[in-house]
Amino acid sequence: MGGIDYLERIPNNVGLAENRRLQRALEEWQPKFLAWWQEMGPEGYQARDVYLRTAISVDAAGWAKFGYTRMPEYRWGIFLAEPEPGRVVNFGDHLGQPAWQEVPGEYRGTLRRLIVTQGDTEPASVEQQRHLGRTCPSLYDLRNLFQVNVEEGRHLWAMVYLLDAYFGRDGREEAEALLQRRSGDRDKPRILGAFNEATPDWLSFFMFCFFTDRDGKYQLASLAESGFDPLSRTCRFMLTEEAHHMFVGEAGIGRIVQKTCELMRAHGDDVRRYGGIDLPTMQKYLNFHCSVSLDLFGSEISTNAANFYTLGLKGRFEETKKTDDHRLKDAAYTVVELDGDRIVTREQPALVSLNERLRDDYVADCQRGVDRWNRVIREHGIAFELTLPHRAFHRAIGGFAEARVAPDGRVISQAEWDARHHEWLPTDADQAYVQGLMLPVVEPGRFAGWIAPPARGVNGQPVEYEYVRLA
Ligand code: BYC
Ligand code: FE
Ligand code: FE
Repeated sequence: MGGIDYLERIPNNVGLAENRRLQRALEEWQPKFLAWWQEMGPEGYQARDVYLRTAISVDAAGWAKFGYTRMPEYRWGIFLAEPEPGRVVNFGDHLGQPAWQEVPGEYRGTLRRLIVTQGDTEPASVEQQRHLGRTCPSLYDLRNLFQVNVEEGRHLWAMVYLLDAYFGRDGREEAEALLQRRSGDRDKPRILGAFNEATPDWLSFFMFCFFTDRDGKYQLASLAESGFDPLSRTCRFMLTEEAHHMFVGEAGIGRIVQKTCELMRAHGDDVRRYGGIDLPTMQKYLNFHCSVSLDLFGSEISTNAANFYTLGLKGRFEETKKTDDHRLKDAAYTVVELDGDRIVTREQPALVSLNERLRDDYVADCQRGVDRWNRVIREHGIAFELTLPHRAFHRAIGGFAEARVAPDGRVISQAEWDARHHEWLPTDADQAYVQGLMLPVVEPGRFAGWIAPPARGVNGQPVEYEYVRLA
């Protein structure tokens, strides 16, 4: 990449121009990132102009600049939210002490592991979504996909910045490894389960943005509470972009629901005959994506989580808005647990229950989105309700991993699971049907037959705007 003005290419508010050591580390990493983007980033359209939002500063005027860009030329920048003067550690054993501007030596390994786990998800999602461009339902959706992809790329930059700036040689090695693992690879998989699943179609993509990016929101919000100030400020800025990803998911599913309801009103329940995605199939996809995303919160009872909190590294969602002692040594929390063939609630020490508490916040947020989809269904006079599966359904991590549980929360036998799981999770035939619908629509203003157009376009542009220029 000789000849490019490197400092100009990386908009930042971290004083990059004054930090030679960091510059050198990033200069070495950047060509490797671009090589990864070419190999594992969106397939096709790399030479096309895409109407993208780029952050060039963190203030209201600069964080959302819209214009045509080719993806490999996207200016992946490094931004931290503005510092809060006098910020302190807001929880755990160091409560009230000044927030750390450098990594406390004894927490180095733990903090690095948290940052690497966060960072690993970002390129993983780009890899998972790389074939979707081929089957886009519209140029509007294609542009949204690419917007999400370049921003996940930027989130990787955000974590690599922390590794390079604060973790020396180990950090540089981790930054390389982030480009070497591959989603779904048997030998070098991504770290967390959901990020090794395939995203083969747009129904899966929208569900992923709704459920899995929302895990991102809750994890980032917890890390934004960190006593390690650079991590906090990095995550606070990432959250502004994350909101768009969840919008893409919720609105995408909402538009499919809308289209399906219109087809049902016109033709009755058999919407597959008319090229729609029936509500029971949507429910199965919802069950899948919700359950794998619930796994991302870790075990219900976790000493890791207790340590992250006690050390001041990872807080609760909206930690500073809570009015308790922010130490939780004597507090309890109600946790849902498996007890033989029953699911019960039990009081547990609050510190080891922090994963479950965050999962509770997440489930409540998911439910609000599902309620909005159900309102669309009701407005069409259709008697069907989408529901979140019980949190014990189809889990691979934590206390329910060994159990077989129906979506309604009944603990069932292996025999009943074998007989009925096809009612609850997408079958091969469901997936073949959905994937069969995925034929590209690339004429400005036109939409595939299984999804309604959006209510409005991007950044005040009309829906029929040429969001991706094909020539
Ligand atoms: N898959 O005590 P436990 C996002 C491991 S999404 C595989 O239960 P802990 C995004 C765990 O690592 C946000 N392994 O859990 C979204 C541990 O391994 P070690 C991502 C899992 O540690 C869309 C062991 O099991 N950010 O940004 O309390 C698109 C026992 O762990 C899983 C973060 O996750 C799993 N699902 O909590 C793009 C934040 N779950 O250490 C981006 C950083 C657990 O014994 N990560 N394990 O080898 C964390 O805070 C924690 O690592 C976790 C796990 C919450 C993930
Ligand atoms: Fe992200
Ligand atoms: Fe995201």
